[in-house]
Amino acid sequence: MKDIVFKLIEQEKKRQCEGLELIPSENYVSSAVLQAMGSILTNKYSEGYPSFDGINEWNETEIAERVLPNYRYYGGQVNIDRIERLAIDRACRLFHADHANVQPHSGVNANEAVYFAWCKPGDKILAMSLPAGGHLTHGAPVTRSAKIYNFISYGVTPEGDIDYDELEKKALAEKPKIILVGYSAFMKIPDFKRVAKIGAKIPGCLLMADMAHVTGLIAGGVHPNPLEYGFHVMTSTTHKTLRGPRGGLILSRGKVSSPLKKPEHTLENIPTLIDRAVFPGTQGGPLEHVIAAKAVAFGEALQPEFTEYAHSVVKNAKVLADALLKHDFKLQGGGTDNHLVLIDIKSSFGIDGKTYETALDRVGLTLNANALLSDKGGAFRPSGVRLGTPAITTRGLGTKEMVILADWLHRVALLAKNPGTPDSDYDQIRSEVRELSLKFTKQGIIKL
Ligand code: DSN
Repeated sequence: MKDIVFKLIEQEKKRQCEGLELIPSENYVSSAVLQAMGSILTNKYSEGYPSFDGINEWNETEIAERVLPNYRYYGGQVNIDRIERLAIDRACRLFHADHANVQPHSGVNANEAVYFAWCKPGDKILAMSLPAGGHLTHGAPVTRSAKIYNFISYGVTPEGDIDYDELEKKALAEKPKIILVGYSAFMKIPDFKRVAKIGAKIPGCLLMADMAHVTGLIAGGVHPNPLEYGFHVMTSTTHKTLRGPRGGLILSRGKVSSPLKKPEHTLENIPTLIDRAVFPGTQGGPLEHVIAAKAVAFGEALQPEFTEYAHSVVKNAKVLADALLKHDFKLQGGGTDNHLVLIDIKSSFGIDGKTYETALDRVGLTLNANALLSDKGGAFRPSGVRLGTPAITTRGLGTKEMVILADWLHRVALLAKNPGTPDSDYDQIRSEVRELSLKFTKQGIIKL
């Protein structure tokens, strides 16, 4: 008898097909990515690393055919080494990095490994605060990182940009070991050059960018790459705009050498310090089925179609933001320069983010409630919602559909204002959403 889990997977597939995913950190992967992830590679243990000989030099056929020496603790690695090397090489090409560690299980693991590679307990890390749009791992007191390291935070200006003056003042006064630029709810393009100049004034300061949200935009050339503006390290997840499997990634600039020997603690050696911090520092066996899927996704992102995709993501987000403004939605930062839009739903329509999220769930539009700057509603009743265009752009929706979407978002906001709204009013919008969603199902990506 088939496990009941598969029935639930089918139900979830139906939900994904019949509605639209507006959560800016989600996407739909290709069938090739799914296939690699669901492969027999899950059977293999591969603690350690493949050889890094010929990094950025060998072509893919050479990598796929050579028997590579390795730094592993288990036998039977001939194919695994080649697959992981392909992932590493493709990631380096995609992001112009000297080195890539493709083993982090998640973005949190990637960030923690970098902190562990460069800092001692108690060292200072300067990062964007959570209420300003930073991520939990950037110093939120409830996290393990915040209990180990001493986080100092900078915020954003009323216009929604990084407060660079505050960042500079705090950096020069506190002399942190890491300056971190990264976020989960920020709609501007960071001035990496300006931050790199500040970092260069502090001896031994590592410049780190957590680009989890925008890596796909960087890969597609519509967002600057921090590694090209003096940053030493860039961390990411692989499943957001990058459209790969759920997982983490660390890219770095510097000298690549054997992870077996502990290198001197210098910025030049950061690639090796990171490798040692991932394994054995903070993780055990890598998930080689996920690493294979990362390799496939990086290969897809190297294709010209991915550049088109990244441009469409940003174009759709801008059109959506403009259409929302026309419906009197108030947007944090006034609009967007990337894939992400943050609505102040409380001051737009007098409802909180959770109420609006729940109302939108009823019509098949999925987004998440999100705290705004100085939000009084806390994490469970925040005043905002966050949405974005990566997943719907993968589905094939374009600017015409963004205008329709803004109209639905407006109609649902008006219904949600009135707790006595009959179900039938939501049903009408739900059937419109369903009808349009089913027009945008592509073989392999999402199909009932
Ligand atoms: N949870 C992710 C997001 O939704 O932005 C950040 O890791």
